[in-house]
Amino acid sequence: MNKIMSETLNSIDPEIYDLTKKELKRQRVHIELIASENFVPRSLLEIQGSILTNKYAEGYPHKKYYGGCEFVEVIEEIAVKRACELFGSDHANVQPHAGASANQAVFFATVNPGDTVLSMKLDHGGHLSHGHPVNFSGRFYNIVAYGVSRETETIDYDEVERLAKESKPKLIIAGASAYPRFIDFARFRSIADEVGAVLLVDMAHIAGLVAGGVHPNPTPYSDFVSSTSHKTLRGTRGAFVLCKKEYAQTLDRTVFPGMQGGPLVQSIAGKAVTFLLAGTEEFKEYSAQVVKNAKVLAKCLTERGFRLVSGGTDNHLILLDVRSRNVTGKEGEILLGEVGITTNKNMIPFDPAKPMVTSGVRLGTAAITTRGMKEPEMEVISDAIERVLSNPQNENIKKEVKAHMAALAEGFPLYPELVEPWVN
Ligand code: DSN
Repeated sequence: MNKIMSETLNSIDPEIYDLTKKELKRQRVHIELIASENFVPRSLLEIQGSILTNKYAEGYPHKKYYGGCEFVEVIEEIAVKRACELFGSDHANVQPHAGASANQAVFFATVNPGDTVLSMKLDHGGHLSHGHPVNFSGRFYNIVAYGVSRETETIDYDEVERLAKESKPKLIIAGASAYPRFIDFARFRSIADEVGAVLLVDMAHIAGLVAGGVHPNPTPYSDFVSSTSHKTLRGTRGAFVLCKKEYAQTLDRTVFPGMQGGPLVQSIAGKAVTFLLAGTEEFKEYSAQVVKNAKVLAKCLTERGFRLVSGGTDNHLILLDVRSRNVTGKEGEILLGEVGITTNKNMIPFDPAKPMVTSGVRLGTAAITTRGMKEPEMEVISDAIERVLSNPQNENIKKEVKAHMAALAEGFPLYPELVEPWVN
């Protein structure tokens, strides 16, 4: 074999190697509060970096378009079976590469261009792929959007029902990327039934909480459930779709050959292991702690004078209105980033600021819970957030908080056994 096949990344491409090493260091010393991020277990780093990346496996188990699929098709069957068992679904497709393509698959399986779809507004907590005008979903379909009530900042189900009766959507989407409260899946089911619509629940954010039994499971109420595998579910990066039996064939045909070619076999294997891990007692404890941590962080921030969208949280996510500190969401993200707390700016409902500015910062507790942090650390983190956002110009405070956050992170080592940014 020639040299290229056996040389290390470090000697082949020092530039990319160096940046990946820096990213490992960043992950180790920062307090990760991005609500959609997490840290995968070592076993998932192993599978993701495995030789499975070499294999083409277009098609489905026992109907593959390539030879040599005798092992990878069993991996896919196991992933499908585990997904169905974990969430109580009739069928699963584990091939979608990402959450947006999982949603796209459900659109293609259920509606035609021009059909009406009822979904949640992005700036009230929805997702780009649920119908935003710049996304395929908003460009090709007639989107009718619901939001949250101005008073409670929670979904106004009567409004959803009114809009559904008025617009007669073929597809209704529930699920969000910045909504801190439980969603009433039973109510969505009854609204969908009333108007004869198909119901898709996008559970990407909450999938780990659902698997861990600390969040209502949308599967019994939905025709389709889409999800990513890497948020609270703590798996390798990717996505999957669950559906009722009657949609199984259509969904599979839509994903392949409708939208995708070769699936990422290493990612499918990663999902199989992810589903296995998510069924363990240890995962149940983790998911319960994610919610406990979010509730404590919410309480501590409220006590420090912050306004939280909807007044609190039922899940892993908090939407912080930062206007009380006279900073924008954009400034908040930058200020917190400067002290080693990673977050993202986010629109709050009825936000007067532009999407690239915003009045909110979105926080999530999945990643810090994976590192082992508990209630006392939430108090410490809320203090840090308060000090930095209340003193945006004070460089001494920033320096102090940065050192404090790095020390906190060090107390909860991330991948301590890894020398390189992968398993070796
Ligand atoms: N998955 C989204 C998030 O919540 O961060 C981005 O698409």
